[in-house]
Amino acid sequence: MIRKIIHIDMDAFYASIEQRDFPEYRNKPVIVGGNPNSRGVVSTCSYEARKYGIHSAMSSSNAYRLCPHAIFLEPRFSAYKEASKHIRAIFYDYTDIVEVVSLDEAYLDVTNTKLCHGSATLIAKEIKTRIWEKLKLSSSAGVSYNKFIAKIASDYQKPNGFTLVLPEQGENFVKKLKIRSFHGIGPATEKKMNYLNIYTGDDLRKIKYENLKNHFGKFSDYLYDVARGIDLRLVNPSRERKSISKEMTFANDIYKKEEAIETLEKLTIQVLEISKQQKFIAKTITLKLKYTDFKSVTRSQTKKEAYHEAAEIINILEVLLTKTDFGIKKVRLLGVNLSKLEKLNE
Ligand code: TTP
Ligand code: MG
Repeated sequence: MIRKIIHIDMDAFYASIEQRDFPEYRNKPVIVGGNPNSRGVVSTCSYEARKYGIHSAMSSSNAYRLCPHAIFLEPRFSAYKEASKHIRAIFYDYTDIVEVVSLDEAYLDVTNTKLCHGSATLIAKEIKTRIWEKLKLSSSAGVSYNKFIAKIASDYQKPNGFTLVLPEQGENFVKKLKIRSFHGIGPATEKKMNYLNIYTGDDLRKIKYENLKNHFGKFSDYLYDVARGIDLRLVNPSRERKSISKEMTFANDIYKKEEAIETLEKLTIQVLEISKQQKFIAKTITLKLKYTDFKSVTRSQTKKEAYHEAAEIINILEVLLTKTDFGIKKVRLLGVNLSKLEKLNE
């Protein structure tokens, strides 16, 4: 089966957040990291600073020599973590199979996502737009059939990039790549490869497996595969899904039982659809209600065996509804939440 993998990486992440929060730094060379008078290094820099040859991990004093008028800033990790949290929440709207690599980078497996007509391209573009709208930060996305190519693709047209590599284009795409852009090939390996006259993906692909094995040991299996556009590594989810929920806010506050039940039926079908798609069954059902005065309440029921019938869930929600002030107070929102999830064995 052909997989659909998205790799998202934020552009000049720390520096972009500084430029967003302090408009006076926009369109200027900004360097986040150690003080130029210290022995510190550059964490990252804005694209304006990159024009001077400044890059991550370079000593700050060297960066200062390259661009004395650059703005040097101490990192503000809490701001970066906060942004990262919101970005992640957007990812989880599309799939549970999210591998968070760092604050600014993640892989998503959207093979089974039905949203955006199941198009990984549309999903990636929508994610980029939502990150921009929510956080005013730009990101780059790579879409492909494996992690190796998706990662390189996200870097291909940075900043604000989008690159799609279809399965039939994979081999050719890798052929043309410089060896140093391969994930996992650091400066030491690059040097060794250059010594063997390997500069591009195509060069690497021409080396016989036995030969690779002699020079690169264990690493050669990976190299042999990726040089052919093959990478079977799975996107390894960084967390388990804890709950599935859907809610509805009414245009006009409701008070009739029939209206509430009708809505709860719709919401139940929606949460069950997600749980079925992602092969979960739930042990806890929670009803959420928001009254006209914006006060929220929840009522839950947990069972030993897991729930899976819509009718059963709706019955429980009906009982839970009687344990609220529904009927006495008008309601502006209803929600259904499934939790204590268990993976269904196939
Ligand atoms: P990167 O994604 O490597 O870099 P970036 O987001 O700043 O720029 P771009 O992706 O557009 O090339 O790293 C993400 C953040 O991690 C970066 O903003 C700062 C931090 N970082 C360090 O602190 N030290 C480092 O050596 C690197 C590479 C990154
Ligand atoms: Mg980045």
